[in-house]
Amino acid sequence: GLVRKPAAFISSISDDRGDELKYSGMPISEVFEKDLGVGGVLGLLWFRRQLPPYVTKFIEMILMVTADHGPAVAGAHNSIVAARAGKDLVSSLASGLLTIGPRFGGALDDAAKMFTAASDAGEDAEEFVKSMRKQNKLIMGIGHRIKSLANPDKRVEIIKRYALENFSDNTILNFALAVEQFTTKKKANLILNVDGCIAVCFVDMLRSCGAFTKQEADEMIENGCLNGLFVLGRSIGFIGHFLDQKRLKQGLYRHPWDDISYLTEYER
Ligand code: Q5B
Repeated sequence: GLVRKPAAFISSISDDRGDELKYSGMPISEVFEKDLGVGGVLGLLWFRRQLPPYVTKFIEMILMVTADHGPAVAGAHNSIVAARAGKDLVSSLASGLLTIGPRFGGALDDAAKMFTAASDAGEDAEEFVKSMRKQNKLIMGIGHRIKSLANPDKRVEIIKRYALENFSDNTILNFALAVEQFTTKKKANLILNVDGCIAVCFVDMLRSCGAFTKQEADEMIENGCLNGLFVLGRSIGFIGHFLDQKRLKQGLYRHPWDDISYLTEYER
């Protein structure tokens, strides 16, 4: 009889074998007929389902607010330096992406986990802040270098307002906002930042939109989809910075000596 060779790997999100490319079983022509947009495509390829329009709009809003935050942030700086060293687009993009981590842009997954675990456990916001301080741990999604109570982050306002107006449940966002009340008492820049706000609103959305079970929602957070949103959004900006430097014909960057503290004396 016919002997089947075992498959070398399994894939469940897209299929290019037939007449038409399919995303999670949906032909690409239908993706356009239904006008699913980038948010809808992300829903099919990341979450393997068609998401309601208010959710795909939210995903697109996240990509829009994370697209760039100026040339001074760690990742854009790296992309610019790489572009000016003559590197190609992919290398300059990768150089920027490699700075995304717990301090810059990569705090979403851990923010979602920390706030969700504490809220699910019924912890009081003040107790949560005290217990994190006692453990000498930073609260992911809290704090910003330049944004503060006196200089609020418009991106956070936009995401927060959309979540409050469109999601049927805001439990984790409300818990994070209660935490912010205590952290900002210590320092005015210890606000719920853009990473943290997107993270907690996304958990509320996953749990309340009806498209996922709680277990599926938890698994998606565990798998790192939230940092993926920042990486995807900010790639738009990093590529923009690469193209900008090329357009402006900027030469090799060298950091000025007078902006470096040289601690080169050895102890005698
Ligand atoms: N303290 C963001 O730090 C930053 C605390 C805290 C409790 C906290 C810091 C932090 C968690 C990670 C996070 C995402 C490094 C940030 C982003 C995207 C971006 C970026 C852009 C864009 C800022 C001073 C005092 C110390 C600390 C205490 C600080 N953070 N306590 N929980 N989370 N946050 N990252 O200002 O007693 O004096 O020793 O790691 O969420 O990346 O635009 O730039 O779009 O590109 O340098 O928006 O908050 O403050 O580290 O000197 O701390 O505050 O323990 O206390 P700073 P530090 P003490 S959004």
